Amino acid sequence: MIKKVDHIGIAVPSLEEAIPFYEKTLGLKCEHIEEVAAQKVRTAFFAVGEVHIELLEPTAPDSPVAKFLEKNGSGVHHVALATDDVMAQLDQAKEAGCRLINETPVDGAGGKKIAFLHPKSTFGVLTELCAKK
Ligand code: CMX
Repeated sequence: MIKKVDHIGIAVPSLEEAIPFYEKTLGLKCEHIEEVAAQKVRTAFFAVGEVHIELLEPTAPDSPVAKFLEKNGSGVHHVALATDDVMAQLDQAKEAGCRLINETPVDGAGGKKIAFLHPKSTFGVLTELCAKK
């Protein structure tokens, strides 16, 4: 079952350039910075109530975030929904005819298991399902 919006992913060319906006202009605090090698990104997390903002900086030219930035520039990249069971959620989405990017969960930031649904099946919003391990 989906429980809440976990985080909103925002693509930026550089964490160092973007973090001051969230810290100085908005007064939020950067909780941690983490590289997710499997996704070819460096991430920075800010708590906003129960939801987090995740800034995403590409670490390689073939990172999905590098491709997104090339096409769109900075902006909202994905919405992540928290669930107890990513695999069960993927099975439900597949059964309903949704196109999956990940057939099984993979490792994401914060030690979470994550999987993505294709934006062509989700009315244009890249959708992440995530759960604590
Ligand atoms: N949101 C909405 N639409 C998106 C999108 C995004 N983030 N990224 C791509 N698209 C759209 C493209 O604009 C394109 O639309 P059109 O055909 O209308 O032009 C369509 O999806 C397909 O794009 P594509 O160029 O053929 O495919 P890409 O090679 O760019 O791959 C995607 C797109 C979503 C499959 C790929 O980025 C992916 O696998 N993403 C999942 C992994 C990921 O994003 N990791 C980074 C974050 C990790 C983390 O949070 O830890």
